[in-house]
Amino acid sequence: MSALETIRSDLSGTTGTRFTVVLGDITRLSVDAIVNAANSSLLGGGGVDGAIHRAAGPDLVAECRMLKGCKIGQAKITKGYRLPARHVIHTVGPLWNGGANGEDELLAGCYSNSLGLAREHGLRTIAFPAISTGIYRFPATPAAGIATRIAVAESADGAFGEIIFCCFGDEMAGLYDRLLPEALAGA
Ligand code: AR6
Repeated sequence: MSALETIRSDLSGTTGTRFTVVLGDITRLSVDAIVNAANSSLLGGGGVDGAIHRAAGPDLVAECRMLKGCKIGQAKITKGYRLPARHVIHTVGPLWNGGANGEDELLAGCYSNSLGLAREHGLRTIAFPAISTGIYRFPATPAAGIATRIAVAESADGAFGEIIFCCFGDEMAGLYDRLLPEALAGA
């Protein structure tokens, strides 16, 4: 991690998983996998997706093309290419449409399926952006609540060494700083 990425919270779960809130750019993190907030084509876009593809280089989209897309709430894995992260787990968040269209369950699926894939591949350090909270307009507070609760629940088997919530702004980092201890207390 460079000086540009600041660690905000650093807490441990009951099974020894470290949970950290980091303020900065996810493309700079040296972890086993970063998670991409992609769209169902998996062929790139704006926001964090655009940043990840730019930093990884053109081999990433070439591998993504072979995956034939991804459904909302599901996840697929590729190599990290020029990124410091070894892998990218691509997941597709729901577009916020009022909240009564299964958005919570679909977002929860993004976190549980991404971590399920990481577990299957033996990946122990995973960094997430705040999926769906940008272009897809999912409200930040419930989104961060889902992210932290699912990550804590999925780490109960001790499969993960560290789960990072990488926040792009101070406000989002503050939200995770507040919600992460609550999720750990509820575990
Ligand atoms: N590092 C960490 N977080 C980031 C970065 C970064 N480099 N850049 C943005 N964020 P968004 P979505 C934060 O819009 O809402 C794409 O076009 C950002 O501040 O990237 O899931 C896809 O192709 C926000 O908190 O993703 C889809 O079409 C969070 O990442 C669509 O956007 C997610 O914002 C997906 O929309």
